[in-house]
Amino acid sequence: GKVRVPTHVVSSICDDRGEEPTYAGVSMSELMEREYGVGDVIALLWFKRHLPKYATKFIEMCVMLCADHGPCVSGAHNTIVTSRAGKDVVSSLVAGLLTIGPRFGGAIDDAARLFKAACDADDSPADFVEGLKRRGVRVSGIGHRIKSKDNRDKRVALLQEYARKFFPSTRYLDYAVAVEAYTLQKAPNLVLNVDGAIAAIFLDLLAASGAFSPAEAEQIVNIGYLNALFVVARSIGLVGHALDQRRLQQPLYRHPWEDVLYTS
Ligand code: Q5B
Repeated sequence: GKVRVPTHVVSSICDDRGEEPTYAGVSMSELMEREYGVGDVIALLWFKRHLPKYATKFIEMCVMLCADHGPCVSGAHNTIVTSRAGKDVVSSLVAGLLTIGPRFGGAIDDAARLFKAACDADDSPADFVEGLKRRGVRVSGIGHRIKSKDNRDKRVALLQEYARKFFPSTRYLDYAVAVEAYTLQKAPNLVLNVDGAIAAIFLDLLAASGAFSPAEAEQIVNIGYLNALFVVARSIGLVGHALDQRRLQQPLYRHPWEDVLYTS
C-alpha cells in the first residue's frame, strides 16, 4: 500500500491547501456568512472548536477591555521609548510585549493555576493566601499599582457583571472574589485585578460551558493559553502607541537626571 513520507511539521491550526483556508474546518466564506467575530476565530484557532455565543463574547470582552491602559504602564512605556528611538512599528510593539509577565499582564495563567488548585481542593481563602505567603509567593491576579478598594477597576466590574449574567456557573469567580475579600483586609490595593478576573472567569468557562473535558481544561491551564489573551489584546494598544509617537513626531526619549537617585 501507500506509505506516507514522514513530515517535518505537525499543525492543527489552519488548512490553507484548498480553495479557501479553513479554521478548524470552518471556511472563510462560512466565517463571513455567519458573521462570526474575533472571539469565534480565537475559539476555532486556539481551541479548535465552536464555543457558545456567551463564551466568544467573553473572549472579545477580554480583548476589548485589555487593549490599552494608558501610556504609563510597563508595556506602553517601553513601546513609546522604542518608537521615539526611531524604531519601526514591529520593534516598538515587541519591546512593549516583552514586559508582559508575572507582574504585568502575564499573571493570568498563574492566577488560573493557583485559583483552580485552591478552589478544587476546597481551601479556604485564608489558608490559600497564608499558604502562599509562607512560601514567599504572591497571589497572582491580586493587587494593582493604582486600583484599590476605593478606586475599583471598572474592567473587573464589567467582566464580573457579564459572567454573573451569562455563565452557567461562577464557582471560580466566586472563589477569587472571596480571596479578594481576604486580601483587602491586609491592604487596600490587594484587589482582584484584571488578570485575576479573566483567570477566574476563564476557569468557569472551561469547567461549565460543556465544551471542554476536565482533561482539556487542565491542559489549557497548564500550557498557558490565557496570558496569550492579554498579548493579543494589548498588541492593539501598543501598535497605537508606536504609531502615535511617530504621528506626534516625538524626539528621542532621555530620562531626566533629577528622577534618578545616583548612589555611586
Ligand atoms: N503584595 C501588581 O504591587 C503588583 C501582592 C502582595 C501578596 C500579592 C502586585 C503583584 C501579582 C501579579 C499580578 C497583574 C506588582 C496586575 C496588570 C495589567 C494592568 C497594569 C496597570 C494594565 C502591584 C507592596 C506589598 C508587599 C507585597 C504585597 C503586593 N501584591 N502580597 N500577593 N499579589 N500582584 N499582576 O503596588 O510586606 O511590604 O513586602 O505582584 O496579578 O498588570 O494598569 O498598571 O491593564 O495595564 O507595586 O492593569 O500586586 O506593591 O510590589 O511594592 O508590594 O504588598 O508583598 O508587602 P505594588 P509592591 P511587604 S494587572
